[in-house]
Amino acid sequence: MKKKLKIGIVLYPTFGGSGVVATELGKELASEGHEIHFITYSKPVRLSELRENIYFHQVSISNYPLFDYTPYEQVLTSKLVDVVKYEKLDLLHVHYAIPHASAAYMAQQILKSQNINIPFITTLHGTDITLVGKDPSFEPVITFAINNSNAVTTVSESLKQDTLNHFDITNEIKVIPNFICTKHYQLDNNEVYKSRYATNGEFIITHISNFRKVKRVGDVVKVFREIRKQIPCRLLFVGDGPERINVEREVRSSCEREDVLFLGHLDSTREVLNISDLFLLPSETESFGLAALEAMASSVPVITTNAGGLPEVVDHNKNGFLSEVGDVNDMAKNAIALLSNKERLSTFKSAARAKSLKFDMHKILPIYEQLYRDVL
Ligand code: GMT
Repeated sequence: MKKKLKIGIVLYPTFGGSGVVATELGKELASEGHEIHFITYSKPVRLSELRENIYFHQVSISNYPLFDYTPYEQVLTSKLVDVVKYEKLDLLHVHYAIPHASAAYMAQQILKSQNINIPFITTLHGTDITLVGKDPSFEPVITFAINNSNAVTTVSESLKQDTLNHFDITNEIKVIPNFICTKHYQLDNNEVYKSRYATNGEFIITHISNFRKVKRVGDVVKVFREIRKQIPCRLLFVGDGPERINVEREVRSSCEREDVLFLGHLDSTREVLNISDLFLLPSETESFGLAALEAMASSVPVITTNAGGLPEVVDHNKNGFLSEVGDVNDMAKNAIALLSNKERLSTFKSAARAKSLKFDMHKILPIYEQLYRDVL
């Protein structure tokens, strides 16, 4: 039997995709018998209850009057040193480069001076490369941390290419796509729940995101308005973030009140996806599009853009449609064509579910486990 590992997972605890992937990975590794130590500033949202083999170490940030900005990276580094030493971890796996990769490097060096060797793996998720990371105020640190990681992974081929294009990379990059538990998203035809939102049997169209500019949530409203002119449908918004206030304003001035609902943050998106007919994700860039994959696993076709890693998840004209970023007319045209042909919609729904199985966690987990053993 292979030795079970003690793994420190460093992540953002919020609703962002990297935190979700890191938490689900840790939970699954724990159920395989590995000992998982989550290290971050608050309890990860997807870690609803503590389970066997799972530990959570909070990075507590104290406010000292001198600091306008508390140096989180240093507090995290100290926490990593502490947890690695006292929990006798075998390796660290950090999700999202900023500031986790450089903190892990620093911790590694401190521990080395005490004769403790700890390898660390960096998983790049998206905006740590495509938006924030390539900014000159971060770039040298990110390049250094990537090149000095014991292994580097990206969640899509597209993100690997972006990393190679924007940074001077000397390290090897391995692509390990995102994953989900497809069983969790299997349809259970909850008609009662559906009728709560589709009071007259309307189609349900959904958008889930953290409402940042990169998601182009305004395009969701534009596309929905066009569809609504021809097809009875309702729009459900799930999530929250900086753009929500503008989108709400737009909705109030241009849509019927009962047509668009804002549900806010939900711990689980399963129920909403379960009653959805179409998913809209008009993002400017998306390294992978975990939300799209969750929709597809729930048999929901996706109307999205051909940006970043989305074409690796959604197959145009098969389980969804890819349009140019900002081409809301094309997105609306594709959505209307699909919703107005029941047979075609049903074929797309089955194709979406079938494609999602390629990213089932049971296929991806062994790849991570092998990588851990390789770096050790
Ligand atoms: O950048 C974000 O939107 C958040 C980010 C994260 O790290 O939380 O999401 C990125 O990582 C997800 C998980 O790997 C991917 O599914 C998202 O596509 C990616 N977001 C972007 O690239 C914009």
